[in-house]
Amino acid sequence: MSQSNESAQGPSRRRLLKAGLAGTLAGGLVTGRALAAGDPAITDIQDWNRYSGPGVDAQPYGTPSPYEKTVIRRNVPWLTADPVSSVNFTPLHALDGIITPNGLCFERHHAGVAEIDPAAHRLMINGLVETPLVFTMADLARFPRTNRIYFLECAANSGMEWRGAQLNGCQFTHGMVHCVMYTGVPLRAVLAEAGLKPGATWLLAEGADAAAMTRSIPLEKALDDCMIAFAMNGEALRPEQGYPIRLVVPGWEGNMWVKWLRRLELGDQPWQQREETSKYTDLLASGKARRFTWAMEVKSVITSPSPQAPVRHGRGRLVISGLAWTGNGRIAQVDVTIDGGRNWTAARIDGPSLPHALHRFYLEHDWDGSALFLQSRAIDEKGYVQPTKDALRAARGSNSIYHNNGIQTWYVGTDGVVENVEIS
Ligand SMILES: Nc1nc2c(c(=O)[nH]1)N[C@H]1C(S)=C(S)[C@@H](COP(=O)(O)O)O[C@H]1N2
Ligand SMILES: [Mo]
Repeated sequence: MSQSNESAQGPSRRRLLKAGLAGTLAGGLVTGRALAAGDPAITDIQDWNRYSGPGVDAQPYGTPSPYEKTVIRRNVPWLTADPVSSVNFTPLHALDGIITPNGLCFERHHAGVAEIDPAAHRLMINGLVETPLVFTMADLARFPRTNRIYFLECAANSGMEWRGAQLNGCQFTHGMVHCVMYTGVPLRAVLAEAGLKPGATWLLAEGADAAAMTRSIPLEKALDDCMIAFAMNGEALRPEQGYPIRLVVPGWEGNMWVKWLRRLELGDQPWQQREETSKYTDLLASGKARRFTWAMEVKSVITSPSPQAPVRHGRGRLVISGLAWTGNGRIAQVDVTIDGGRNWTAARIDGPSLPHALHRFYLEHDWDGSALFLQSRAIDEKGYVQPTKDALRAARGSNSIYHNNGIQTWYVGTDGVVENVEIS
């Protein structure tokens, strides 16, 4: 890895780190400081040490510490006409690991959140089936259950960034993604109960929201790994995420994951006029459109440092961290550059590496305090390499909105302030 300004300050420790300790934490030497006289955090008795705190009846459903009150979903009011048919964004810059807490999962609705009484909700299966069926939520819970961790990414994630750097924070550039553990039943088991008629090749999934949003899904995918989920991260789905049931379509664009699922119709072709498919195509420079681009392609972003998570501690050990994901299986490798792509270093993927799930990566870097052009580049197990934004625009022109999986650049100034930029 190249480092400019190497000789300015403290070169001996950096050499030591490079020689033997690079990539591993060197304990207190790196980030601790010598015991200082007069530090009130040590010498003073704090209130929380003096008085008993709230009892076990204070919060029947727990919430985060008040000191974490800025870790919230945010929307961009000018992006859409009203918040009912809109989107908010996961605060990726403030999270770690691979699981998104339920209350922080981004929301995308076409007609707001349906507030459904599960006792009055049904799932109907009709069309090219032997026996049309209706299930209550209790019926569904009697199928064999399965638990799977998957990311969901809206095809419009990073859509505002096609033409150039726009929004100052990974929450806004990349926050239309979340990753939770779903509990539910395999879609194939529920379809088998109804019995598929010969000729059934497509499935229409319909939601019970005021938009009655529908999507066509090829039967092959439906029978492969789709789920009807009723829980996320161990508790019932949140209303925002489709309570009481939603479709899970692993690795494929979020629009297909129909929430508040109420009907599955089997047919022999996609239902193009009635559904959203046409909105999620990619318009090419030639005027032609890419369609049926369902799997979300290999992508990554550095979540810290990033514009909303600047470097506050000055030079020295800097933990660079981010997320990588692919709709084509697992992530095999993530490379990080600090010099805008001249030199790349393999980051450390830590935590579970699961197909169609977020992967967490870290690179422990010894920052010399000079300006950085930070980027991450993911490679998936099929060998797909995350493209540069220039390469994407060369292939698809600049009229596209959806499916932007280009490499993101953050500029880290000498003051630690981080900005969304593009370099070529
Ligand atoms: N019924 C219904 N399902 C829906 C939508 C909707 O508006 N209505 N939005 C879709 C879109 S475009 C996306 S990206 C995902 C978002 O899922 P989330 O709100 O759980 O993040 O849900 C999909 N499923
Ligand atoms: Mo979406």
